[in-house]
Amino acid sequence: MTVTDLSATQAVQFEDNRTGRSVETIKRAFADNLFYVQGKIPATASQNDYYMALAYTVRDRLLQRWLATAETCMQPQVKVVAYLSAEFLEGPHLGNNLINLGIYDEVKQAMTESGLDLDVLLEQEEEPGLGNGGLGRLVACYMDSLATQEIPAIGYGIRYDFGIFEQEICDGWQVEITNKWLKFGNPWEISRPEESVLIGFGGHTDTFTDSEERYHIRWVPHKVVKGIPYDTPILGYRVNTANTLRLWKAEAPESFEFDAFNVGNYYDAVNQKVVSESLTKVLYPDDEPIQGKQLRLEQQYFFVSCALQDMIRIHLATGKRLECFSEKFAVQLNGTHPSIGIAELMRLLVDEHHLDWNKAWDITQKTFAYTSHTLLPEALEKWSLSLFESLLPRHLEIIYEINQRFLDVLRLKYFNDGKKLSQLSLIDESGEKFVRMAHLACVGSHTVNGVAALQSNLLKQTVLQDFHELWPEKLTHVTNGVTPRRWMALSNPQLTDLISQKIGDRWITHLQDLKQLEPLAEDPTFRAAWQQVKRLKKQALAQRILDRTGITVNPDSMFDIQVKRIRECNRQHLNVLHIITLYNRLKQNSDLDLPERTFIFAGKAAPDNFLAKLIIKLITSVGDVVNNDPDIQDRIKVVFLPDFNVTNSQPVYPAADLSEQISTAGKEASGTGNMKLSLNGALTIGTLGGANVEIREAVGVENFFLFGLAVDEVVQIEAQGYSPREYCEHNPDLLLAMHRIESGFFSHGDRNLFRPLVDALLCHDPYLLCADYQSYIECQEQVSQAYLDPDHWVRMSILNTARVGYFSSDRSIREYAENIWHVPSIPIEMNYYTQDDTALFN
Ligand code: 26Y
Repeated sequence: MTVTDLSATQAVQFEDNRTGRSVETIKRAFADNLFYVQGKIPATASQNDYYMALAYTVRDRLLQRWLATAETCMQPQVKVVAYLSAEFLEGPHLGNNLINLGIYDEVKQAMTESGLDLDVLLEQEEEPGLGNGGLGRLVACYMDSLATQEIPAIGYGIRYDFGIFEQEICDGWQVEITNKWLKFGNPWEISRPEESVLIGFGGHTDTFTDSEERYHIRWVPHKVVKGIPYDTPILGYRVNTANTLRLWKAEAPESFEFDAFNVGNYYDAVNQKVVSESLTKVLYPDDEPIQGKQLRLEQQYFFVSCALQDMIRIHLATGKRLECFSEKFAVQLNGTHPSIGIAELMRLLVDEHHLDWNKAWDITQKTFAYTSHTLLPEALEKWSLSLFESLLPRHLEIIYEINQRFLDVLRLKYFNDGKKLSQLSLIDESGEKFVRMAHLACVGSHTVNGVAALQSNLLKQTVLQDFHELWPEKLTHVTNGVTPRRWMALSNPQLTDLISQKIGDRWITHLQDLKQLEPLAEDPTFRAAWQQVKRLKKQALAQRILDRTGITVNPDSMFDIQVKRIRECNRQHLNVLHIITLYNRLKQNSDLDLPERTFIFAGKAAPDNFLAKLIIKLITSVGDVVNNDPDIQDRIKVVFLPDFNVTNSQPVYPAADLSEQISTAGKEASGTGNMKLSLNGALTIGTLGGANVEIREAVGVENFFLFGLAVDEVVQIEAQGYSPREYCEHNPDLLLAMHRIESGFFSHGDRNLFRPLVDALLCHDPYLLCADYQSYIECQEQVSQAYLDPDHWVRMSILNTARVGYFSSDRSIREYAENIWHVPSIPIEMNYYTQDDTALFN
């Protein structure tokens, strides 16, 4: 029987193994899953078996919501957001699902009563690290907020067999280890082979005339790959919405090798299977020159075509015509990676579904919106025409056609301004010819957005200047946000409780409510409690640091934290120059009145970015000297925490006193770590770049340590011709710090080891470390002074948390939904099915 609108008492009666939320039922269900799904009894079960059994127990509790949400998405009048992203950096699901379901405490108790420790089980989960950093993590926060805001959504991406590499530190160097996250199976996903689609590559195009004398173009691919969807539920916080993350895996289509493609023999056919599956084997690390990486373009096309075919299937299944496709789906392009989708939707509509070009173009433009996450011109993706032509010949024709029509319009506006036309063209013809993916995304989308206020303005003045001039209303901005569920409720339950005791718990979904904490900054009891939580989180991190690096750090020292990808533009080496300067000063004068500081770094370097890897070696080498110098007496400690990923980051943010956001102004698009740190009560030392600008305004300039050149000053210095050596020669502290590195002081006398870094700084210094050094050092002196007054510091810490409510991904998602997607929230109605429910089959 189907039970709707259950009252609480009835619900208990119906509580069954799959849905019940009481401790007793959870225990029973857990034991049941251990036996029947995992095939183990306690005598033979490992912690991982227990984790799997628990994960299935929790997944069972998502299914009612998940299927109800999927059913809602299939209704004709319901508009759905489709988020297309080559990366989803989800992080572990178990803890988050417990929080969002609201059964954390029950499950903890059930595990304790079963003789297990929930924390140990949580640690068993291999995180799906299917992203590099900011861009992939942002969309993971957005998936959480979409569900929490009850907005129907599907995330479409790639199910890589190997996610981002795992990092080990050996002899101070980064070593990459492959991440085989699926090795024990993935309890969160359900594969749907019945919804597979076929994807073509290569070949040529043909023309033909149909029975009604209409002319058509047909793509005859050389190779066909099958895409199989794997679905993971993404549950919102305390709501019924559980959206789907649909990731595609490539396989060979069984029947194709012999029939259509005539490969000839069995072993060739098997080989083709291996080749096909390699398509979704591995996530590319960013930072690497992607041009020429055919496999990457194949990956992009593969998942985007899978996604669009899937959307068209869903849309047609609702009984609607393709003409109103854009009323069914709002498609968001996360960066340029999925922008081939614009040409692919045109191909599907025109070639496969025989819509006329103009109609198809109208639909396409009404469907897509594009987010730009960068300011660096080198990050603008482009693909050589020859590669494009060999891999996607039909798409190249379509792009030419789009471009021709676009240039025709431009000619009306700019007449014969050839320069303007060539700057805007989808094809870069300045040397070897390329397709400009960002231009394709701009032309084919109704809205283009940047990810922070400053970056969006800079986009208008730099990389997208011509587009802005052409379509001033198209370019807009949505400041990034992070989810308070993972980045507070889950990773900082102690602060969550403290806050909720004072202002209730509505803030978890209405982060601006944190404003109510402001007056409490003046309450000494509250300040003491706040400090106590921070101390607790620092102690926990200190323990992890000891476990993972063997370094003992003092939880009463200032935790000065820089965690993000290791890259020259993020200037971890500026931070190191400060450490060396402090070290030099303490060596000269041990009476200096400075607070104890622990410098904590974490982050991965792209495997072939030599300088980034050398920065890691520099950090660890400086640490070796400083940490072990008896003169320093532990007053500064330097730690490199290996393998920064979502799991390992969760204990880091809550333990920070100081957040280092020190990229050169204008190089960081937004940053999101800056938001997580502030939210957890860290004070920021930062440049006027990315979202720092907005964070500083929000928390108050007096609660933010600002230093460094502003964007216009950076531009000016670059234009003037910059001489880092001059800065260095006029600054004795900087000179001494450089000399220490150069002289082999941190490298056992080896003067060559860090030479490439020193040379890069003295000769080019593209990120202006030397120009910003003095300002950074002086600002750090203010930080030290401020920390010596704990009462004042904790006030500022509380005010940071109280005032960063704006940076919730819930707010970002509401802005996207209202201003860009025009997709309303829909509360999900639930039909409860119970285990003995036979009505399902009637
Ligand atoms: C095309 C290829 C070279 C490429 C690969 C990866 C280009 C860009 C990327 C990744 C970009 C990225 O992660 N950007 C970050 O996005 C975050 C979310 O918007 C921002 O907070 C962060 O500042 C930005 O660096």
